[in-house]
Amino acid sequence: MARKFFVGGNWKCNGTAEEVKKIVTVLNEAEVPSEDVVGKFFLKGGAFTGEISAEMLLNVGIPWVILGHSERRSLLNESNEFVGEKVGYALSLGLKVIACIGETLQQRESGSTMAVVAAQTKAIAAKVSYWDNVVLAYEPVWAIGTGKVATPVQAQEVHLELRKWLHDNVGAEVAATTRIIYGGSVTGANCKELAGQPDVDGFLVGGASLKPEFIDIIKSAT
Ligand code: G2H
Repeated sequence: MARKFFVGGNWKCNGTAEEVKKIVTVLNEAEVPSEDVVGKFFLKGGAFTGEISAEMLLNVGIPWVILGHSERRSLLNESNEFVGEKVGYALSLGLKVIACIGETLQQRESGSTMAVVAAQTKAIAAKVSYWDNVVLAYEPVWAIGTGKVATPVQAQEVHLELRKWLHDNVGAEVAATTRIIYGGSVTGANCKELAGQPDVDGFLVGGASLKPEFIDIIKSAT
């Protein structure tokens, strides 16, 4: 079964009412197929000031959640195991998950990229029994919000290795059907070449998802 191209917009903590109105108008006019908003959450609800629970997302009809983003891993010290817990919990409630993994520049330069993303994926995979509701997002930390996008060759290399990891550790069917998307400084200008890589099944887009060029990215499937 062919993997359906997947593009997620990650607005992070950005957007005034005016800006959101503008981009939503652009998206509506382009008539691109869409499936609701993506949220983030802490875990089960409780006394966690400022956080959003998985139950709250479900309650307002948000089907997709981004988990394991490097900003939360670094700013809030979310460990591989904690990210895995959240993935499992979200799936158990029926949420669909974009699970993020990725290495820092230091890890890349020391040659440990695959070891790092494999360990992150292992902690996630340990909590997944049904992969249809999971999209894996490879986001090298050095490319996030820096304008320093991974080259198509760099992205393809890691995506292929991740698919092999899924094949060897989860199964052939899951490896063949799970979408592995790329995130990190994706723009209207660089998306086409990245999308042409055989194991790049879409994008998670930050800064550019707040601009009209997001439409070009959504339409970049080859
Ligand atoms: C990486 C990405 C969105 P940006 O975090 O997930 O952000 O496209 O701004 O690098």
